[in-house]
Amino acid sequence: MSNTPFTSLEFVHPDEIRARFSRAMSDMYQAEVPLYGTLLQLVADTNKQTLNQQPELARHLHQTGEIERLSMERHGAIRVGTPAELSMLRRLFAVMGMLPVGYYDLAPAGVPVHSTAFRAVHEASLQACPFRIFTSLLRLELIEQPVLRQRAADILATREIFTPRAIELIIQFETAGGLTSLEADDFITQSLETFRWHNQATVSAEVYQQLHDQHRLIADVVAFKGPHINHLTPRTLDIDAVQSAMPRHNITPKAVIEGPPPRRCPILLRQTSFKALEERIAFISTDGQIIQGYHTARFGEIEQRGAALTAKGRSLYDRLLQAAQDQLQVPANEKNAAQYMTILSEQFSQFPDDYQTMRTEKLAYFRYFPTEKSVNVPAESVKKLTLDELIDEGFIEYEPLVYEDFLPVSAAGIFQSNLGDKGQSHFTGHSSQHDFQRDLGMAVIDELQLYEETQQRSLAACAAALKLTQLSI
Ligand code: OOG
Ligand code: NI
Repeated sequence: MSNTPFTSLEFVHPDEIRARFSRAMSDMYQAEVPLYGTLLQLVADTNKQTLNQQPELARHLHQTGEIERLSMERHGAIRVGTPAELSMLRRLFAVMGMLPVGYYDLAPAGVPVHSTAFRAVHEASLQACPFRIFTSLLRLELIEQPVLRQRAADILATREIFTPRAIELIIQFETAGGLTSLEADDFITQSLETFRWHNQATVSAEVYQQLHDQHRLIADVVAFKGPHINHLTPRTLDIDAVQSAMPRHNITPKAVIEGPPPRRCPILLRQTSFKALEERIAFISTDGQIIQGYHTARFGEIEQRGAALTAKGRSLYDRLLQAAQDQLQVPANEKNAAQYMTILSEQFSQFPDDYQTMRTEKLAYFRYFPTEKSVNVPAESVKKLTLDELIDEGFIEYEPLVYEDFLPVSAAGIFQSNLGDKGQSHFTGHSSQHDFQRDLGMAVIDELQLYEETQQRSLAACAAALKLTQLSI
């Protein structure tokens, strides 16, 4: 019945389902972790202040429409244990128009997972709701002890992280091609169950301890009923301001902000988090006794997003970041944080800090806009002009494309800050995008390709406005 054209008109757009889901998830997490609510307020206040103090920044954010999505939730993170869980999650997120973008291997940084980000892929959808979920799959093969590895696999094999109704609605979406508004609300209620916190472990305190001793992350994935959302991250316009204001609000931030240093023209992503909370957990012993214990997993994070870099810009970024880390010699921590930031800024003085140079050197992606001056201009008078000339003569303006993805080194730093010293181990397993994609059930989308397409579409829109057949970089 749902295949008739009439009912298909009643389907809710996946962007709308995602927006509703994102709000519901945020409400749930605020109720679960009140400190996250405090962080949200702090970020909102700081954003307001920054916009008042920097009218030029406000103008740019209006130009790109960024201002409208600024206060929406930006991202969350979950960790799953099996290929079956990962591939069902892929189908669940598809209902909300979220596709797997990018592959992140965190094993070299001592975290036994590999990951992708489920997110919207078209700029119009990102504008409607930029909500994304960083999703990690535990790599059980990296657990060295065969007995423990098998035990973890056995525990995971018995759990079901989706409600039967959620699965029904996913299948309904796949077969009918959409969900009605009522079904969408039901889907949101049902799928939230997967990400809810459970203060009862599914294993005994002893098994929890064994898993924990191997790696805290393994306990976090294996010992619970499902992949609880472990943080949500609002977007700030001034991460340094929020970082330094956190302690005044009784929030303890991690020692250093991950990613590039502060710049006039922000690039990629800067992130910081507050330490995970110690939460009471009930363990059930083999004789049915309830034993109280603790687990630390959930935290809050903030992010500041800048320009998406091209492959060339990205390799310059990676090189400078590595150089800063080599120069510091030890991992950045509370004691050397100031020194690290100085080194980082010095290294990044090699990365041009104005959009014009970043554009001409093809370090970043941009979005192009026809200006007022292009309205009704005769095609004849602009036909021979190159893109650069059209920009110079004021027919076209450009703004950097916002980076919508994640950074593996930063992600590892966020993981580590919540894993304590135990997290510093290294895993030698080979990077395995191939295995990840097999488990996921599809290839991950190349994020650079997406930025390229958005840039191209904006050029095509400029060409159309100027009645030119095409415009190229
Ligand atoms: C994910 C950590 C990575 C980010 O923003 O880079 C992350 C996790 O702890 O599960 O969220
Ligand atoms: Ni995060």
